[in-house]
Amino acid sequence: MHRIEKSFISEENQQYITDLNKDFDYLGEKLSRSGLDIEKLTDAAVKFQIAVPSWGTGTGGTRFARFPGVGEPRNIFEKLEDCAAINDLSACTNSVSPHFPWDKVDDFSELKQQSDAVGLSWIAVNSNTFQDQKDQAHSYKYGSLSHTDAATRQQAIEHNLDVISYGQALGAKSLTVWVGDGSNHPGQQHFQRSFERYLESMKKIYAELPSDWEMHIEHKMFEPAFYSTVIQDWGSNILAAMELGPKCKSLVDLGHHAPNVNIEMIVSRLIQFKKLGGFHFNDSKYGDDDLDSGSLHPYQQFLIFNELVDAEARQQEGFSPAYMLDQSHNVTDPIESLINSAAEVQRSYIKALLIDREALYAHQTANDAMMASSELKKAFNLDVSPILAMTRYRAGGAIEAIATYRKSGYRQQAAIKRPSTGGNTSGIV
Ligand code: PSV
Ligand code: MN
Ligand code: MN
Repeated sequence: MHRIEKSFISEENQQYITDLNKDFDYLGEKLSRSGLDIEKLTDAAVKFQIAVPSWGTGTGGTRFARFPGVGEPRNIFEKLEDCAAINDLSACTNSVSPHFPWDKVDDFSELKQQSDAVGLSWIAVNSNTFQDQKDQAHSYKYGSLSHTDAATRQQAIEHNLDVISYGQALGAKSLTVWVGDGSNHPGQQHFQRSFERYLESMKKIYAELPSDWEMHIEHKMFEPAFYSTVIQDWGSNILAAMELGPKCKSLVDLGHHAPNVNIEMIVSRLIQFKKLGGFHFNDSKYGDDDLDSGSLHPYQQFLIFNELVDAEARQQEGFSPAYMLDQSHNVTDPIESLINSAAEVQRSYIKALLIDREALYAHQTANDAMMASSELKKAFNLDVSPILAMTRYRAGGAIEAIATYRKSGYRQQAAIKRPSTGGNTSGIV
């Protein structure tokens, strides 16, 4: 397999370690003045892991064009190589989430062997009923699990069941269902009837879920449907999850809400009702932009982690969300963006751990808005970069992950090994 040698990473680390030790010690001293132990924070960061979407390793595109990069992965084995490179450098992305049938697999045991060999596991398998595949009997043009035609719904149900079996072969433990079902014209669809059909189909999938699995429903405000979408918002999402049962939870993709929506509060509500299944982390300015995590709204991401760390600290029952990136990179090298994004999500987590929860709760009880907000800002404004870099170093990753990646020549070698097969629009070459 095409890999970045561990020895290369550790040699590169040598030039940075002296300065990092100084920065880390300085930060440790500063944190200790607030009663925080930098070693405990670093241990927490070492444990923090976020999954990479297999489809994120290819250059994305828009409906106008796709501009492929060089050395793009052409199949799931090459995507796995790139995921290994991301994890080798970032040391916080030890699992991959596959998407079917984008990820074509003839031999699952071979794929599992390869992933074991590079220290990656499989998490959350994704089904795809938002696109027609070659030789498919029934079209999803007018929907899938909620389609008016029973045979089309059945085809979508069977695909989800197939995806569960692929996941079992890989050792995954959850199925994420996102459907694009919806309408473009007022009157086109009967809202209640289409939701009823969706629920009926989902119940059939839920009934076949292995006992130790969860099913995660992902809502999205619009696109591909531009007037109404069956699972449009977290309200429809949690209603469906409640209707289906305890193994069904809601998944929050940060880019799937109306502008200015208070996502952290949605997260709190889902936690409260034991329905937070997981996340797709990305950032956005307009819609489902799928930009790098923290590139536009790092404070929002931090506020989401404030809720997550709060639930963790209170040992909230039923709280074990799955963390994952879901992004599409058009102008950057996807490997660099995914490394960068994973670190930015990890950064939000560590910053949220700095919050003095007792003090915050006291300010909330006293209705002291200024001090409560300052308590959050104090944590957010502290630069925890030395903790992130030390975490990578101690876990065998790269102190300067992107610089080390560039110096390794990984992409240039990939370009030789993986000649281009030409562009398409799905991000999958
Ligand atoms: C839909 O926009 C979505 O966020 C879902 O998670 C899909 O599985 C993924 O993007 C496809 O790129
Ligand atoms: Mn998503
Ligand atoms: Mn999306």
